[in-house]
Amino acid sequence: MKVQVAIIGAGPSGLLLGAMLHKAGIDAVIIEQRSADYVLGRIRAGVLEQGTVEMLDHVGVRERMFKQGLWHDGFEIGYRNSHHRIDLKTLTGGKRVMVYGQTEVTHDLMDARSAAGAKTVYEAEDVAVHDFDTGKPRVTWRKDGAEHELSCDFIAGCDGFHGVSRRSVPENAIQTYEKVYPFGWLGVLSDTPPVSHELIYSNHARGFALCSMRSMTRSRYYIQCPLDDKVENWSDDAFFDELRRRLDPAAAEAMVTGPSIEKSIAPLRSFVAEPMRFSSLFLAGDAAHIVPPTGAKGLNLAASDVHYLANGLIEHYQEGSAAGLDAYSERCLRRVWKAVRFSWWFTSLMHKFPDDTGFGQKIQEAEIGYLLGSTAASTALAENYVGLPLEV
Ligand code: RFL
Ligand code: PHB
Repeated sequence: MKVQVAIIGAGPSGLLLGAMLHKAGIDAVIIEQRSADYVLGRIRAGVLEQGTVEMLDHVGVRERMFKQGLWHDGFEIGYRNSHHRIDLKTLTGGKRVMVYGQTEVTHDLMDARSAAGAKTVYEAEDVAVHDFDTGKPRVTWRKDGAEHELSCDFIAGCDGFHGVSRRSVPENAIQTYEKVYPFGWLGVLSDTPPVSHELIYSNHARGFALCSMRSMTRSRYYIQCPLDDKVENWSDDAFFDELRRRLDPAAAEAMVTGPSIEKSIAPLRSFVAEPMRFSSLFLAGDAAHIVPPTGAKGLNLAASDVHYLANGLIEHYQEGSAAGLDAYSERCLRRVWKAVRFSWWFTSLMHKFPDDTGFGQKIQEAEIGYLLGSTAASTALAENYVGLPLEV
């Protein structure tokens, strides 16, 4: 079998790239190791930048998103028994973000893909990428006991942090940068109305907490937890008691609790692999970089990588120009490092660091005071949160 582009992974990066290429008439197949239901069962991102919303609109998955997505003009920073609003819209000259879950984005893209008759292979075992340095790359996998091989012009490695694409690159051709944070996030999803109509990011002496949502009847809450903590250690009551302790009294009072429908722990890390292109193999999204979720940047960075990659491939096939593909890695990495910096900064500002001797906490207090008292500092936060512009 021969195809123009083989896409490894049917997460948001792979599906969005598939949709962009399909719209441009470029032939692509997605090869995913899990089942569609498994991919849909992962509860992850909740906040879309306007640029991500525009890309989803562009590929035609607008209907449910515009009906069910919630535009947010601001968010709250909880600090010292009170909360302070960051007015995204005013501070950025009209920009805002949309709360629409990654599950829904994935669902919409999967539905559009099957309606268009575009091919996705699910439950592919032992996926491997070959010969991407030769100009005749191949992908192989096994399914239902049979071996399969796909020849292609390009491979897009959209297979997440643990995927096979990045691991297939020779060690001496890739450089990685990593920071692992000494805590994780314990997340709970519940069918309860959110505590506030905007997100609350809370800095508290007991640790960070985040109140988010999926709709006006479904809440998503997170609390900072030790790295070695286990979901089994947390009953729903224990979770909500701890969450309330980390919020200001008014928010704690307003909290409506209910049984969790999902509970999970995610470790926090920053990670970047450079470059993001190896001859015919391109890495995109979490396969190339990870940010801690504090800045809500992971899915949005995946979308901006896909924007550059899809445009590069379209230029290649439609205009015979290699310029976009040649610029891909550098263009992505400039934006990636800015989001890595922002996510690291916001994580450092909002969490309790277990080894802190007191100095770090004093710096946080000074910085939060500065942030909330200075329009210049709040503007810097707001413009990063809504998303830095895409380079043309
Ligand atoms: P994904 O979603 O990991 O998808 C990769 C896909 O590749 C498949 N795969 C393979 N397929 C074939 N062969 C192999 N060998 C394979 N290995 C893996 C996997 O099964 C999977 O289907 O990567 P992608 O597409 O790059 O998307 C990235 C986003 O999922 C990620 O950045 C976000 O979820 C991060 N994130 C957030 N991002 C935001 O923009 N806003 C947020 O509010 C936000 N909140 C979050 C988050 C991530 C979180 N966790 C769990 C780390 C909140 C949390 C708690
Ligand atoms: C979420 O709703 O899951 C969410 C929102 C904002 C973040 C991280 C996660 O910064």
